[in-house]
Amino acid sequence: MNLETLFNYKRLTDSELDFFKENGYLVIRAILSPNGLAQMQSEAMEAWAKEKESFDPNKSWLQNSLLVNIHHKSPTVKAYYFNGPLVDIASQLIGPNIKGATSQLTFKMSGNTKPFGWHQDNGYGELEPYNALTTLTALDDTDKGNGCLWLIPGSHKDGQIRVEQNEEQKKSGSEIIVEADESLAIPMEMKAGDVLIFNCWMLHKSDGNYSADRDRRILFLRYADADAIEVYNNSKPRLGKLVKGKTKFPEVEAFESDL
Ligand SMILES: O=C(O)CCC(=O)C(=O)O
Repeated sequence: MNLETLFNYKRLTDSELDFFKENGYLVIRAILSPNGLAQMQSEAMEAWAKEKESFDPNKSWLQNSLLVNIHHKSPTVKAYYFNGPLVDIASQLIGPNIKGATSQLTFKMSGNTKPFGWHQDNGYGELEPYNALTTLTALDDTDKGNGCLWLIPGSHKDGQIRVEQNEEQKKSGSEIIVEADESLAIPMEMKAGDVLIFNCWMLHKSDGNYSADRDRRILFLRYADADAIEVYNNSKPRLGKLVKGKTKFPEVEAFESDL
């Protein structure tokens, strides 16, 4: 696989780094080449079609909209996750030692009208240090009409927001919705092949996809410091492939994630 023909490698400029620090997010246009986009769409759709059914309003977000560990099912996603341009970008934003923390498709097909309320990604599965990154690579053009992401620039500066959940809510994996000032929110409209990157404390949400025929498919990849631990899990290290640098945890060093 010739990765240079699939992905556009780049280094963040000083002004992009400053923008990220201040606003907590960044959009990079056309990180996938047309060829990389087509290949990823095709492999991701094949995996999706094997496991998923059409939208059912009585089912959960996980059932309707997520396909986890997509890098186990798509060689192009695996190459992008572990050896693509996001690895060096993550290292510019986090530091020299990086591991993959999560990979999934978040597909909101046309007619999937379930919204996802305001939250921080570090509200689900809190990682420490607090510099983990979410990257959302658009596999379709996305705008307000088909359920694009919304975020509140600068909201990462408020830090970790703790939401009380009772045992039953925790067990059922119910949504962790936080309060947000909607008037500060901006829509993240993207073209297929663009990537949105944000800090783990960024407040974001999305509305349902009410379009007649425009699917909204996104590849969700999270990166963390190679020594990041799971606060909610007795501070055990998050297991994920070491993609750059080193780690103090032998279990992370040894962790392999094969197709
Ligand atoms: O894909 C979406 O619409 C929302 C996804 C999201 O915010 C998340 O998974 O954290």
